[in-house]
Amino acid sequence: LSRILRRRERLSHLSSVEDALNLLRTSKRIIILSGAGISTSCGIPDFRSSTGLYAQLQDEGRYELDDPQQMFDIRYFRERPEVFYSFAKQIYPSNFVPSPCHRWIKMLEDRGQLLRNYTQNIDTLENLAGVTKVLQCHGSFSTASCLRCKTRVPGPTIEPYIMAQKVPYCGACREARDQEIEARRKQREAAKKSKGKGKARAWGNGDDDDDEDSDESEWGGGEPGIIKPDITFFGQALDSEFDECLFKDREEVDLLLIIGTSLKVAPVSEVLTHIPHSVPQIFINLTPVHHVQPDICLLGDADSIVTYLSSQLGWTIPPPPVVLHP
Ligand code: CNA
Repeated sequence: LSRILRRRERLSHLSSVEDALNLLRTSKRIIILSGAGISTSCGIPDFRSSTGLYAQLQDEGRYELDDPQQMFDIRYFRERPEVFYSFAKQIYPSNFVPSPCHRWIKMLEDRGQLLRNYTQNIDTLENLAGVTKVLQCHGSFSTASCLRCKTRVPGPTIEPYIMAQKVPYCGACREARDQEIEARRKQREAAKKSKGKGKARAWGNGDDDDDEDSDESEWGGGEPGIIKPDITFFGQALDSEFDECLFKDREEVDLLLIIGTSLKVAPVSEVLTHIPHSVPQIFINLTPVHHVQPDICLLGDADSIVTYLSSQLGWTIPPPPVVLHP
């Protein structure tokens, strides 16, 4: 507590836009912690705003969810993947163009001031804006994996399923199952042959079918594994890269900039507590958050705020990239 109070005392002079401008001017190793609020202007709803996905899921009522968060819950997904796939195309990153915020982050990287962008977003708009020092803490749609055999496939492999609102099943599992069934069938045949003559049976008399069924259940039964986009659902752990990067970056960071997040989802929301107390924090968001006390709070639309800050600093935000859609 005394460390926190000392920090408050040391940084208590910070509060104004002028302070934010000075920090931006002088900081060389900035961590940006971003959330869904930097993509709302691209047309992608966030989770928790009054017009966000949770409110929409609640209003629509057609998904029969007890709680809108269930849509992104791994246990629920395992039970009822068809619910997520009937909805996923609404959040699939297709024709979106990076916002001024994404481009502002790119500009900081180009200026050599960005240590890393920890984004909670899964829309990959940072990549589209050209940001390379980005960690997609909650993964993205750029790859997908089988929940059963863990085979990873490129995201576009499941795009047709997302668009057709169908559940994709794993081709590798299916192949492994078919190979195993075939191998067992061959084994059985070989065993029969070596056991005795006179016991040969005609194909299609039913016995072989029974054997095939038992093979399938030995393999594990049912369908091959469900493929899930590699976005982190509630109940799933974050990639170890998150801890590794944070462990390294906390030694170097000189400014923490938090943009467009309600800071409600752990462990990313806990980044603030892992950063040394001497590092100043600027929070840019449409709505205030009451469970953290950043040094400087700039409330309003993130695009407008970063555009204003840039104009005051004489910086130019790069134009949006040219995106060619087929
Ligand atoms: P959240 O909890 O929905 O919070 C978003 C915050 O952004 C809210 O506090 C809003 O007030 C604020 N906000 C909304 N619009 C603006 C704006 N124009 N300018 C400034 N602030 C704005 O979302 P979080 O990111 O905090 O929660 C983390 C979740 C959201 C992660 O697991 C993400 O995967 C998930 N998510 C991501 C996307 C995306 O990739 N674009 C979209 C929706 C949800």
